[in-house]
Amino acid sequence: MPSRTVITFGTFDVLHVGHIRILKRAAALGDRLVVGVSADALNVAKKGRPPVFSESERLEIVGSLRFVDAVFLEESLELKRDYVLEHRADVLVMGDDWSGRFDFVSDLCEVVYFPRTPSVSTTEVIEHITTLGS
Ligand code: C2G
Repeated sequence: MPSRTVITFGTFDVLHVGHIRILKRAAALGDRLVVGVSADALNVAKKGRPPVFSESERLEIVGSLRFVDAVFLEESLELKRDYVLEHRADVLVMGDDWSGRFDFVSDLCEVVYFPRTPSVSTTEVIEHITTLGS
């Protein structure tokens, strides 16, 4: 049987259990999990602030997980089709906060949205830590 490659994307800043769960679920859909980690510049453009951890740190952290086979830098939200082709992905996985947003690659690969893990986000972790310091 040919191996099945799964691709997913994200910032994965201040890694938390919501990130771990979606990466594990994504990995379980195939034989190989490739993760596009969003560039610092993309975050500044998208969210108006840089991530807490730099892109090289986030690449190293996500790439160290045992269920992640390869990581690369996601430099643009518009390049999904190129990334899917480049990494020969059979399945693209995202959390359902992105529901429907990646359907435009469904002629190239299967597109799956998993429910987000409730009650945890990088923003909430940062806010929590901030209140501890005040
Ligand atoms: N996620 C989740 N549950 C949470 C938080 C995040 O399942 N409680 C999922 C998101 O749905 C996403 C992945 O974890 O699939 C990464 O989330 P973020 O780091 O917030 O990534 P984001 O900034 O949404 O970047 O091209 C897409 C972007 O790079 C996605």
